[in-house]
Amino acid sequence: MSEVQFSKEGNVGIIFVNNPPVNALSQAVRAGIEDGVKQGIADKDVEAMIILCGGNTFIAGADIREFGKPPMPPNLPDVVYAMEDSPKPMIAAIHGNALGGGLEIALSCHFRIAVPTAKVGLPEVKLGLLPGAGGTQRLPRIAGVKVALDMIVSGDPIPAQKAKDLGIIDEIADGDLKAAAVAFAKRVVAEKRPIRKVREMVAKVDSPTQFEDFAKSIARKQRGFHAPFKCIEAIRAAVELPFDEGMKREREIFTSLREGTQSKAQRHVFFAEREVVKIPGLSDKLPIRDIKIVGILGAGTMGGGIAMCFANAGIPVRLLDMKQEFIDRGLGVIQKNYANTMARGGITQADMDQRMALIKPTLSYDDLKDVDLVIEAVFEDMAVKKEVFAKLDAVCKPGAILASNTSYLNIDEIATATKRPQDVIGMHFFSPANVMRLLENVRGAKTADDVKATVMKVGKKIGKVPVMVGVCDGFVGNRMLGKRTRECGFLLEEGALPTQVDKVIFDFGFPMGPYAMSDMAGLDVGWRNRKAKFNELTKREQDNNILDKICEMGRYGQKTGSGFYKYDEKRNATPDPFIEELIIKHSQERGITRRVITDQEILERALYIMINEGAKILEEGIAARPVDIDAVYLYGYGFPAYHGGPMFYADTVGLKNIYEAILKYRDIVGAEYWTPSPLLEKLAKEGKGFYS
Ligand code: 3H9
Repeated sequence: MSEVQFSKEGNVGIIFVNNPPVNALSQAVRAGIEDGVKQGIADKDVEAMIILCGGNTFIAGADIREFGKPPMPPNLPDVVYAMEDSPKPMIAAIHGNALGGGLEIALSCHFRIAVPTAKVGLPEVKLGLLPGAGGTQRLPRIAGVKVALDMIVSGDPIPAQKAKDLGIIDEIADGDLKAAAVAFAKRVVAEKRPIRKVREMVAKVDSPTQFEDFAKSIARKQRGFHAPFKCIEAIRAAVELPFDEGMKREREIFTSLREGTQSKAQRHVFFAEREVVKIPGLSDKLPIRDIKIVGILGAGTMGGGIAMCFANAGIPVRLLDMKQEFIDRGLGVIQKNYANTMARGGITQADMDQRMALIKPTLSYDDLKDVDLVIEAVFEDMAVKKEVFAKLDAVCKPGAILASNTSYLNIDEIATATKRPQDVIGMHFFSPANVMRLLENVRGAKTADDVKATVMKVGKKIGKVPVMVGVCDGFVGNRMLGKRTRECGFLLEEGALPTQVDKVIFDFGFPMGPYAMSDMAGLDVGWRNRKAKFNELTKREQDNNILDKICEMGRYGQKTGSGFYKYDEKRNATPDPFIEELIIKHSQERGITRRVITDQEILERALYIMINEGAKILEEGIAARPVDIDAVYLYGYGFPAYHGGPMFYADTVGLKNIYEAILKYRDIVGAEYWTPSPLLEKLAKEGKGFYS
């Protein structure tokens, strides 16, 4: 069956698009729609046409997989021109999502009707693009400049009723969409309603500085991204240029963004999010375990955040802690978090009440006997974890999944505390757990396949990006980060200062540099880990004791008012000359002659050391694919989406260049720290990348 079919119901032509899963505008769909319009125009019995889609949704946009391939005619702007120029009324019948090119198709129709649950939006900005088939020219004309700026620059869709209030949709359909759309078309014909072309409307600014003001308002949030600012430029063209010229301007910007590295990276991110959920070698059809009730151990910051994730998805939670006061404090924090979300308009009082009611506190392990999944978020200590797992093994029903939220401990060893290692797995949430999207699921050697599949599905259900990784110290994320932390420590000794290192990492696009981040997380956390592993460290690592010196003074970061930086009562950071002197003195004591370190060297050493570790992680099979590592960094560590994740970024730099830099740093820092991973070396020598 072809993707687009033309049929008739009385005097109404129906262009029916059926291109699962999301009716994306592939070449065949574009050509089919164009043919359908021609057919309807040529058919003397047809007096109006509707465009309707099969499956779950209206057209969700251009086929993103076609970007990067040679363009194939007809192009979308030509198709939408053909629709708008039809002498017979065109009506878009929308269900599901009309997104991107889908909404552009709808806006080129003369009328739009939608079911109440439909959503419309122009999400191209999230792919590092702008709407390239008239969206930036038509939306400000039909809905005003402010709405266009908000919708196009955020990329967020709006519900049908709101779209109707804004004039984007003409009618909300009651009952069957096809019947309602055909009836609407017949009414348009019967009433001889004039054809209404959006292109003929006028877009006006609300104030002379509207575009500049808007650009300023998003500067912080959209730092580093090109597309949002290009969207503003294109919308401005809708106000300042005649329609056809505005279309040309939009097309030019669209093409240059599409070919740029940022959009390639952001398209990679789009597919990465969907790809990582699929575990290589495991069938999609593998039956999974039913998760109806979840137990959570530990009502602290982590456990409370995890409880919120499940309650938000409507899944009942039993929240267990040792003492009533811990429970009371934990529930208080959860309540406060929900109240904050409510104050910002994110949820209603009813939502909050419902979610709080789903979280049942308990002091007794007995209350966990009927849970389907239990996640422990107790103290990071192997002995404590084993004790907890032995108790869970005794109380939980057969088939319950026993998960640990550990961020570095060995899942296989934890599993030995139970008689059911096949049911044991890691579910590593990131703090704050109710906000951060990454869920690093850690498979043990004996974890059953259906347990792996279940935690991936559950992760998706609670809105996370679940990534499956294997057991090693720190798993994927913290293992790679550990290398960056060590390298930055060396850089401080050799001549850099925390402010310079932080600025380089911030300017690359991370939300903050390593020292600002450590101060925020609490320096005592890293210090404790360092002390625990001190005997495993190299001599240079042991001697690099700047962190020890800072912590010994009781400077634990933001919470104590000072760490690598000084903080005022609002937690604003300022560089601390005392710490800078401490670092300089440290270099002297260690006999290291400080030198000027360039920003480029900092960037390379901070990132390439992680990329090299990422390659080792792939070799060892800890991560199955480079995309898994990218997702960990994008969703757990704030890696800028416009660089696509560390492994994608490595390909944009070129593995040959990275390999050569690694050899250079091997000479400066030592082979102990800088030896290229055999995989990276092999790919570099073959002229390949991680993805090519
Ligand atoms: C555009 O329109 C440019 C124009 O302005 C100008 C052109 C000149 N293409 O998300 P799901 C796949 S740019 C190709 O899991 P859901 C997706 O990879 C486009 N494939 O489903 C997945 O594949 P798989 C602007 C696409 O129900 C499968 O479909 N539009 C596309 O959770 C199911 O997806 C957008 O950015 C696509 N456009 O959510 C909308 N979309 O099964 C992007 C999806 O192999 N799409 N796939 O993993 C979405 O936001 C969501 O997919 C949607 C459905 C909300 C529609």
